[in-house]
Amino acid sequence: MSLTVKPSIRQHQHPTVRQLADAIESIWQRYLQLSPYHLPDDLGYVESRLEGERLVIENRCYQTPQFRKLHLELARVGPTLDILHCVMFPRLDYGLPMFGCDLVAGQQISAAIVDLSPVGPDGLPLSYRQALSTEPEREFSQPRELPDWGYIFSEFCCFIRPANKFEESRFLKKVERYLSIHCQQAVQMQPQPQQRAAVLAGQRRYCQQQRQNDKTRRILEKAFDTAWAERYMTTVLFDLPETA
Ligand code: BLA
Repeated sequence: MSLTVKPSIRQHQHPTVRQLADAIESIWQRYLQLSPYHLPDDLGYVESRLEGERLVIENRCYQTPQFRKLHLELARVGPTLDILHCVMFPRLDYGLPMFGCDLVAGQQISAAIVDLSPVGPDGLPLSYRQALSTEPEREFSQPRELPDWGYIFSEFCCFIRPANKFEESRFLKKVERYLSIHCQQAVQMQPQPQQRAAVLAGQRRYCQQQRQNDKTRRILEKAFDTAWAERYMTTVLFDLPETA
């Protein structure tokens, strides 16, 4: 499938948000066989008001033979807060880690996080650990501490506040490496139907923890309401397959 260029809030967002969104889609396109994924009730484009300010959410979703859902979300809160959110949900036949990435940019980027998070009790597969073991150490001067619910992330999780443009572009490169490793591992993998129950349990745990992110929830609750935020978090941001 070729990705058509639709009009998008992307053009108006923080340059690093825009570059990261472009990079993610270009790597998906390079490695994976994309087809469309339809969101419930057309939650593709959502607009509301947050304390008098506009909240705009724009979703891009795809599926592939290995992934039930590739989700890239761009959001703008008011005139100056830009958010990129990305999660890749493997199909249950594939015991692959969860790729997740979040970028929160006001005047400056306050939070940049990327991880390949394990779904099994034994941590990341050896092939991932080997591929990630060449990652440079101490690349960023301002690491951030994970919240309590963040124990789902791997030892390769990168959570920082980029100190300057150099660190922003270094973070972008890091996301590109994590994503390329993930796509290459995924397309080489054979399906393992006997693992489905275990994979589902792992993905459920990941989603349950992510849904506890109060900072995300608060933005959605202020712009809409509690019920809408809950529905959005459980059906769009961190959903599980119906054939559970
Ligand atoms: C933090 N996420 C945040 C913050 C905001 C959002 C405002 C606080 C920024 C800061 O502390 O500097 C908001 N993120 C959003 C919104 C959406 C979003 C509104 O995705 C979507 C509509 N979050 C994820 C994913 C990961 C993630 C996939 O969606 C990780 C793979 C992590 N975001 C994450 C973490 C924090 C965060 C760990 C810090 C939370 C904290 O410090 O308590």
